[in-house]
Amino acid sequence: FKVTLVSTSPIDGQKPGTSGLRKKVKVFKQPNYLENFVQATFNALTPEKVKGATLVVSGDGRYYSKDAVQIIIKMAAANGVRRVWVGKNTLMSTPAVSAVIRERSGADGSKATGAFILTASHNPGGPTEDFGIKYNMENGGPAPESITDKIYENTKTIKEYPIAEDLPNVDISALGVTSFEGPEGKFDVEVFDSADDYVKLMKSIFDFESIRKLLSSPKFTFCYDALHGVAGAYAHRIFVEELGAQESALLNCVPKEDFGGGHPDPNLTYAKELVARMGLGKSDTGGEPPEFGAAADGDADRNMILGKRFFVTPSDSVAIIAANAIEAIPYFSSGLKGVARSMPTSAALDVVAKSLNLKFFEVPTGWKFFGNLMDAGMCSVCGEESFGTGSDHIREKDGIWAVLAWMSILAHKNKDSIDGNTKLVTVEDIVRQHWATYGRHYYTRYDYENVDAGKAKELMEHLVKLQSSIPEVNKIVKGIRSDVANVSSADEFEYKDPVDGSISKHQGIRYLFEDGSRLVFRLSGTGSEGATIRLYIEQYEKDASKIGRESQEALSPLVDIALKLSKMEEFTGRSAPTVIT
Ligand code: VG1
Ligand code: CO
Repeated sequence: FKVTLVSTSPIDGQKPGTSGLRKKVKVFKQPNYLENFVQATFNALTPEKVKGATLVVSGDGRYYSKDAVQIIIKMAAANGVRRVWVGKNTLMSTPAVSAVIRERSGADGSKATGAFILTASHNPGGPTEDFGIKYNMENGGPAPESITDKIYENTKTIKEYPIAEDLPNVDISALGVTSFEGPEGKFDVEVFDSADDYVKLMKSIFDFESIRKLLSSPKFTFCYDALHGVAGAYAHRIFVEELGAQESALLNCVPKEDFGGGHPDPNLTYAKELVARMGLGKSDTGGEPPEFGAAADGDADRNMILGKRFFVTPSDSVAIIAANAIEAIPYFSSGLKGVARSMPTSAALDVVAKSLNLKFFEVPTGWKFFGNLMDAGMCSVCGEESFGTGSDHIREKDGIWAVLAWMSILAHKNKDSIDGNTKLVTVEDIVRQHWATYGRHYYTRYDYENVDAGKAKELMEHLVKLQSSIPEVNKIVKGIRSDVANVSSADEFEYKDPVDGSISKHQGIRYLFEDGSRLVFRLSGTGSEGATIRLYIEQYEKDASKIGRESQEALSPLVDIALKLSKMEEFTGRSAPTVIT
């Protein structure tokens, strides 16, 4: 192939958010839009690192991925990349990409040094919906802010990019290696099935035999909903072939470019079918719900964990996994190096860390901050309130890992009873037992999606301004409800990375109450249109007689305060959130 230099000019708005660049497909289809961002990334990585490199290019298979893969292959070739690894039909979950970077060796011993992940994660897909791209580094984790800032700067000055225009499209539906000859030598594209690498990794972490035994028991029933995301490409292999689950346990496990028209976000609002099957929806499907249910998002890094007629909040989930990991999961049997959560995630994990005497870290939202801690050997298990849970086996959150972690805990708690006549220890039993031991963190998140960006900014500025006088805040708070604790402090969360000393500012507005309750306000960094305001509300209850309440009811005084303090309706014109989780 030949290399052509194409002249281009900067395009506005290519700043990567919490997890890469996410925009409507029609924005990505504009001339040079994708090309500019890809070249800005190559330039940020520096030509020396790009030349001769092995890169992974794949994603959740959403609409436009097939075109994007071919463009990136041609640009990689022209930039002197030595080989590109592509998942069959562009499919590779975000955690599998991370695993492939860290674990896979090519036939000649080559290792990948990074990846373009093509996904907009939990955002809908299709011609009128979202596409996205992000770059992951050699450790398998998302590029740190120092790199994403550089990428953004490069998009503002880009003038040209090289591309191998005459390189024929590679058939990404067929496994195997295609080799080309360019001005600088050989260039290979290898198409493979990443499920092999991923399954191997999962088997090295969990005791598949004990999970298989759990799944074979008539007492234990299971349902997994991939919401037509890329998790479907792994679910059959792992749950059915390896672990012996019934075919009928899999819902929406065929990956689709538009996620079947749905919103591939595993929560109580969008995972409707699973929610109904688990006996949690308004329209119960009838019949006895399964004992355990789980769902994934588009790129399979998120998870929702459900018991029969029971929802596990993600903040509780990570705390429960941490509390049981050493006993229930072979990978952790020699102990946990530490645990971490994102700032808005509830303090349930903090209580476990304290009680088990574990190192603990609170980082800004987004997985990139966990990676440094893990690389430094300071963190084993971490999670976010946004249905993300994971460990240092890779550098991304991992939806299927979380399901296997819960299955391991269930298998462990039931190891003596699974064959006999004793009652199954259920998901709900495990959670209630956890609350009884550690106390309960009532938790909810209100999302106001696609509000006017200017108004959202004003609301945030209003909240920051209020923080200058705590007595004034307390006067307002007491005027709304007299039955809540005093606000003891308020700030904007700032994080200093304990490993590299880098500082991240403006990571969310916090109001902290004397009894441990918290209100947090943030603007989303993953949307593609307008602004999304996230409001996180949390209250800690140690009194065992008060841990069984409905969470929306328990939190209603704090919700009231949050809405009035922020003047939510006044700024946004919304009387109710778009989604409550
Ligand atoms: C959201 C979540 C955050 C998560 C991020 C990426 O970000 O709140 O916790 O890490 O999505 O997840 P934001 O900025 O919109 O609040 V995923 O599965 O979209 O890669
Ligand atoms: Co995701």
